[in-house]
Amino acid sequence: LWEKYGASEPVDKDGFQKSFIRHVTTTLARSSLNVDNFSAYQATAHTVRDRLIERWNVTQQAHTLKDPKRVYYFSLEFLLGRSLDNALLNLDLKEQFGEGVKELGFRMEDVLEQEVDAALGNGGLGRLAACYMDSLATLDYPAWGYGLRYTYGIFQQRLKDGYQMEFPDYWLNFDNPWELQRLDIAIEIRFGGSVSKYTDENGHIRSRWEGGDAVQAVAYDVPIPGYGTKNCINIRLWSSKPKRQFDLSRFNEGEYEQAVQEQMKAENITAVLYPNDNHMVGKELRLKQQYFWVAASLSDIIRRFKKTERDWDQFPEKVAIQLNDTHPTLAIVELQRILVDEEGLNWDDAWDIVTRTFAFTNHTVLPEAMEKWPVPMVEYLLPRHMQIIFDVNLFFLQKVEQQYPNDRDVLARMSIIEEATPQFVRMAHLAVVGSHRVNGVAALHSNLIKTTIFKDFVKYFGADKFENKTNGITPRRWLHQANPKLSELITEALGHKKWLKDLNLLKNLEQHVKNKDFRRRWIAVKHSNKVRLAEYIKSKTGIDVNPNSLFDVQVKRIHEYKRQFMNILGVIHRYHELKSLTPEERQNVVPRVVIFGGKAAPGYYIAKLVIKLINNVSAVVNADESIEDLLKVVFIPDYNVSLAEIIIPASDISQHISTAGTEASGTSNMKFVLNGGLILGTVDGANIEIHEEIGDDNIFLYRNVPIDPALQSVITSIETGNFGDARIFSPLINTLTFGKDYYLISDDFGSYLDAQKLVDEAYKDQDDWSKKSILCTARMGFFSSDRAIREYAEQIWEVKPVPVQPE
Ligand code: DL6
Repeated sequence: LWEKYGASEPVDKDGFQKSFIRHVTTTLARSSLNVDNFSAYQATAHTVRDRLIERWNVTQQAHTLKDPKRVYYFSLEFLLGRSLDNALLNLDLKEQFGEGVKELGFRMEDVLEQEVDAALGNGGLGRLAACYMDSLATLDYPAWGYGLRYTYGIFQQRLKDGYQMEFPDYWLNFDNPWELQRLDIAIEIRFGGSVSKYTDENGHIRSRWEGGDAVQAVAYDVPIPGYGTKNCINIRLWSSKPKRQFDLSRFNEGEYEQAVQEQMKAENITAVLYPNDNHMVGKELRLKQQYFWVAASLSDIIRRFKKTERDWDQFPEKVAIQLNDTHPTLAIVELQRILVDEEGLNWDDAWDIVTRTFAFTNHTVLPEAMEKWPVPMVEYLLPRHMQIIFDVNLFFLQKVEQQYPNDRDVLARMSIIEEATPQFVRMAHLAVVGSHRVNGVAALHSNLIKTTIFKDFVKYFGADKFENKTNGITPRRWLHQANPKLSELITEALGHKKWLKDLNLLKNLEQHVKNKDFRRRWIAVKHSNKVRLAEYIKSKTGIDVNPNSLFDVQVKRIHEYKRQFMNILGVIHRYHELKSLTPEERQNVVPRVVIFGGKAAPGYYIAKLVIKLINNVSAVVNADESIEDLLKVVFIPDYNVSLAEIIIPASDISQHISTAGTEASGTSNMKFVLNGGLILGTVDGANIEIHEEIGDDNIFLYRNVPIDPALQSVITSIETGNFGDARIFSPLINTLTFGKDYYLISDDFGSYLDAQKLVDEAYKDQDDWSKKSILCTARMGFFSSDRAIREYAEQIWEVKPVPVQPE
């Protein structure tokens, strides 16, 4: 019967239309007279979802039957963006379904536009997790992601008088076809309570965690389809719900509201994503989120493992868990607790299993981003876990002491507990001690962590435990989907689509550099992407920009270390220079559109002032008719994944100008270059490896030189009130003076301007620029997330592909 009636979902136009109409009438309960673009999106999405579910089932079944070692990627953030276009492309259904939609009276572009982004992340770390899921699925790895289903994603940004305003992102308002609610999977999670001791039947003293409040974790599954494979993996997101039963005694006493209220608080746990990027916020609710998430995920993994009836010592042979930054570090403690307290293993055997299971990725060296939790807070929420952390630390420091007798300083430096008032738990130390591997995310960053924050640990554990896994991006979303015209041109030139699964094949584009017609077509694609962005800018900001100008882009979270401030100071400098030119000199100027985008954390005052300054400069410059089209400044509000897909393909140059040593990797730098955009950057993060791959001629890197007098005149200009009320910007200007210029803007400004001059000169020779652009794309093979994921799989997780069904 399964075979006879089993789902066989449509793959052609007719099948699509049949399914579309069925979903309109049954799922949406609408008639043919009442289908707008949004309903058309829903019906299309549900049709694709049916196919995904089918693949999802087949994949999970195959994994259950084959029982391979699986990898679980624990990430508090998954910045997925939109799913429909991605699924259509990965399943190779876009053409057939596109025609089907058209015949039904809709345009696929309009249908795709209806989808709201799934924005469950802040920036690089969350988007990296999404790229890695795409690669894990594409490469047939038996993998799952685990995260939280926030009711509110990253806030929506709007501008008022040039200031950032935040609005809630209630992304689940209109149904989410990309998730499957698993009401059958509900796990009870406990907070608070107390620990008691007892003697077990073997005379061993053991601990028991009792009492406290419990909430439920309910699972929502998000299918992630691979490209060119039937494999469809899963991201399981947990949502917090009240326990099914509430305080009956209170209810019976007539205290209905109180009885319900406590339970309602449960829903707060997964209500909102913390909007901080590279910055720790020590809120109790955040700690609750972290424990809720890792406890539910581990319980789920253990349930799956137990079904196979294997011994515990085989757990690390079947389970690899990757900790995406320190956010999931409590999983180390939770697994130790389960093994010792609930499964009755002895401490050392349990700890051996724990350390062979976990591996840890560090994503930052910024001190303000390092997670540390006050001991009293952990003790209150998770009393048994705090005891375990103290014990882990004690046993660890005892061993350290054996290696370095009488060295108090080294013990203090390496301790998991920071001795302050109150004491703090250093999550990065716990993650290093509890994992078998630690990696950074670009070569420079991985070296930096070995010589700075983890220096003592490298000496103690040996260098082999610490490695580098340079980040990568998925070419499916970041070229094929975001830049369909370039993807088509590349496929035509190479004569195949295999490059989408083996990005190194782009190398063969190099031979087309000498073909004039190919260069012309390459530039034409870039131009049409710029026209598309110009239209978007006009519609959202009202600003007219000329697509024949050089498009200079900096889009990323607004942060002092990323130095958008330096960029806008450079813009002011350019403006002053333009104003001083004679009409003849102006003839020689390359017109520029400087484009900014990015959110500032709501409590990050200086970052929000940077946004205000950009908008004030934009208002002055764009209104100054005397400089015509030679300079335009645009801040595009509400930067997100979908917007990145429009902006990145349209850039000529993009800026990645963090203070050296502060940006762990950066991933948008890779996206821009893959789309034939050149980059202007500092010697930092993955810029260094991009430079190694694409060569000196195709990148504008600059290094520090002493302070520049041009900076002073720019500052004076702001202070004189040329860009609005000068008083509001004085806290920002102060960051450059009084010894507070932590991010070295004054040191780097001169060489930054020199690099900008080189950009202008290079852009004048359009034909040569097109060669650089093609070479950029051709040499980006290394930065595919497929390469990164293979490295993790082979060198850290030791998992192998499990093809569901050969194509
Ligand atoms: O590894 C992904 C991404 C890097 O590309 C960025 O350079 C880095 O800033 C970012 N790190 C974080 C750390 N935040 N926390 N917690 O987001 O990771």
